[in-house]
Amino acid sequence: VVDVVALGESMVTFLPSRPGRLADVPSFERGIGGAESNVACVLAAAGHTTRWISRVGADGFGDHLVETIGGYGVDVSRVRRDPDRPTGVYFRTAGDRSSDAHEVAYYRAGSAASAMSPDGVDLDAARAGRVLHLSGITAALSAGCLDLLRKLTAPHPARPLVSFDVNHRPGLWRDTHGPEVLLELARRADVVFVGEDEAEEAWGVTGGPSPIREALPEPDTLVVKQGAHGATAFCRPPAGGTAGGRATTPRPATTAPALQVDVVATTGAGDAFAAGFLSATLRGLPVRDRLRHGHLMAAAALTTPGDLAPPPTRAHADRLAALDDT
Ligand code: KDG
Repeated sequence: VVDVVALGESMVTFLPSRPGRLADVPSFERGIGGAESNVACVLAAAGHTTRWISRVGADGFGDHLVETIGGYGVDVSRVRRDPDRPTGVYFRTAGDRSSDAHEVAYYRAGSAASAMSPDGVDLDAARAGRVLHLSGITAALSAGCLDLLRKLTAPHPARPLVSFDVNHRPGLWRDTHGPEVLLELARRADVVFVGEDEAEEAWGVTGGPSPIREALPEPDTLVVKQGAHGATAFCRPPAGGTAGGRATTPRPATTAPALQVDVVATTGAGDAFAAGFLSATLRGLPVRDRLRHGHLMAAAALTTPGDLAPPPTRAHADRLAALDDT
């Protein structure tokens, strides 16, 4: 059994050679992006067995994605090649995604991955891991992609632990249903990652982690990311053998401060955080350590310009996570 299966679109990313408006940047360096494959790559680098499920075009960019992601040790044997649709690409400018200085230009409408649907994807292969990691980005790509997420988050005898990163990308939604769809999918997942800023932007929930938990009580584990401040996890203990018995009492929250680093680019940090949290979850570590491993992996991504950074080795991460906050 694979530890983690991640399903979603990946793209070739073009990183600017210098700061400035997209209109002014003269050249770009090629990288790879894709929230779910980023999670798979970080988990693979951290010693887990992972699989990435997706579609790419039968083109050079598709080759590059499959080779690069496979090069991280991720199983790419279930990635389908589409002879008719291209691999998606995107460009970005330097700067923080949350500020006006940051521009993202996607060229992914009609991409190979946007043609995913419950009929075209091997659902057994998607359910074959201990964890299935999905994100809200896929829901925005097409009606077929949304159907696929609904299918994979629905009850099923072989359903693994479903991890869902909300990843609200307003620029990708072609209608106004994004926030409600993201809430619907998050409610059906077992582990949910959401940023405080996303919860406000998508659902208008303000006031910190507790109001977000009140708005989203269903997932057994809810992780609220609070940027440079840290992250808070709400975890419901296992039901103790009572099938389907979901406690309604709110559980105490666990908060862990983020590491203080000189941020180069925030892109990919959320994915790395999710990978660190899931890695520690798979290893049965306590909640506080899951958050700490999330922060450690995020710190590596925050201090490099691309989506992906070499994460600390598992032994090194364990030593760092065990250090005191002081
Ligand atoms: O989390 C990083 C991703 O946002 C980036 O790799 C591109 O997947 C991407 C997207 O759809 O925005």
